[in-house]
Amino acid sequence: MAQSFGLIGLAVMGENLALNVERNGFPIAVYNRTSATTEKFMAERAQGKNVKPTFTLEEFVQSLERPRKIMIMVKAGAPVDAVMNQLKPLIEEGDMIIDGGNSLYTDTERRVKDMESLGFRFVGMGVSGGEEGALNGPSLMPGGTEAAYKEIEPIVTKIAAQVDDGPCVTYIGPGGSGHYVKMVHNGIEYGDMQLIAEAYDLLKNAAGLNHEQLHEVFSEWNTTDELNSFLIEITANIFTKMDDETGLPLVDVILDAAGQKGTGRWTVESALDLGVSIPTIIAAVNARIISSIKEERVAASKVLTGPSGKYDGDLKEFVNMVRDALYCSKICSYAQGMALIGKASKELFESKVDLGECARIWKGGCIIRAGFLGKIKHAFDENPDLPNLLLAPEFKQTILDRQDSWRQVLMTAAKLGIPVPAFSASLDYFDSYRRDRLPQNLTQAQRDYFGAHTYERTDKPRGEFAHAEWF
Ligand code: NBP
Repeated sequence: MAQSFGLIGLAVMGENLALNVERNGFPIAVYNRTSATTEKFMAERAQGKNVKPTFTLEEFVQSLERPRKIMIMVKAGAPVDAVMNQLKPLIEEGDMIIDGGNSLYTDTERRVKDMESLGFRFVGMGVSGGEEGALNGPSLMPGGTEAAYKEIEPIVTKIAAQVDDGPCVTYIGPGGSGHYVKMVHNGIEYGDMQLIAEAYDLLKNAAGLNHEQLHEVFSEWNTTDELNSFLIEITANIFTKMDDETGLPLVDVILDAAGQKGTGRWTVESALDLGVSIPTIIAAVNARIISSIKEERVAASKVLTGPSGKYDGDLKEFVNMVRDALYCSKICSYAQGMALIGKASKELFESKVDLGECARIWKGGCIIRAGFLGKIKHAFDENPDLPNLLLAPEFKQTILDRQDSWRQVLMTAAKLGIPVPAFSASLDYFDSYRRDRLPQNLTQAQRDYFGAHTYERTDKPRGEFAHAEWF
């Protein structure tokens, strides 16, 4: 009997997704370029399961019921094209390929067009949640040929994480929109992680909390409506892990140099292309970049002095102020990410991307899962044309109520010489967004002065350009 789903690529993600599909009642065929990997999978984790191993792509394709649903879970980039080119002569009209890797959305755009022109169908599906999510329920962001999504809907709605308001999957929109939303999700993830790192730095180095106290504070924050989330939860747990070799908290012996892979940088590049301001996410990418020049920083630390010392006020009050600063900054970060998806939807994806649905499908399965996403969904459900999350009643009042704490925390950080690039970028975003007049009148005057670039006037309609004789 033919298998109902096929999966190519049995590395970490592919193996776990295959087991998830099978567990949910869909007989699956698998293929991996290196046969030994398939044999090992069959001998171990897939033993006794309704998984059909195949060792040539011909055998793989022939084992699937029509229209064929083939998921590719190989390294993003050239390997995806290589596998697709091998499949094209073997598959038939109406068959569909689903790319579940972290592909660049422009590659997905190209692949959708190419496959549709050949009579096939193509879905670019962002998958978030790592190894554990892939096995037990990821957040899935599929975009591309809509008719293909309808065919895979019964499967993806079962394998996705399940939350109070449904499975964490929805049809995102045409072309590369699924991978685009996954890319911005990763950018937001960068922002969340950096904001948490800055809160940790302040609590450890300004407030002087030890690892047990840090565990308590983050555990307590994880019980709050605002901050309850997977990333806060794992942060609390991290402080309890001791290093076997030194007996010290493991986090203290981990080198402070973080890498940044494609998706964070791609988010920044796309935001610059579309002209959307995402300073918190840029700060997060930048923070990883500067962290990576460890040896240079160590050398600089010997010659570039600055303030130091500890916070000398009430510690409990300070911890609460950091919590408020973290929450306000996080709201700004999500406001930026959602504004970016909103603009991309309009300019690239026929206005088809539903921002409330994006927030809903991130509520489970993925790294940024958090209670707070329910509020974002609600805000966009109430007003799908909301220009910015900061204007939503759910968030506006929170920021207005807590901005004093936020500003105090930033002043303390500056006074003690603790870098808080994402906290600062968020506050700058808030202050820039809420100001009716920014100093770019001067910028425009300079541009007109040195390059006759012209300017608009406050007392004339937008789009009417003037030029002054400055000399
Ligand atoms: P990897 O990204 O490490 O890719 C390894 C797989 O790609 C193996 O099955 C390998 O086959 C196959 N492959 C390569 Br490399 N080149 C190939 C080619 N030219 N032809 C055929 N197969 C080829 O696997 P992963 O970590 O499971 O991730 C898969 C995708 O999911 C990636 O795009 C990744 O970015 C994305 N993703 C990963 C995570 C995560 O937590 N790891 C989370 C979310 C998304 P071989 O065995 O023959 O070498």
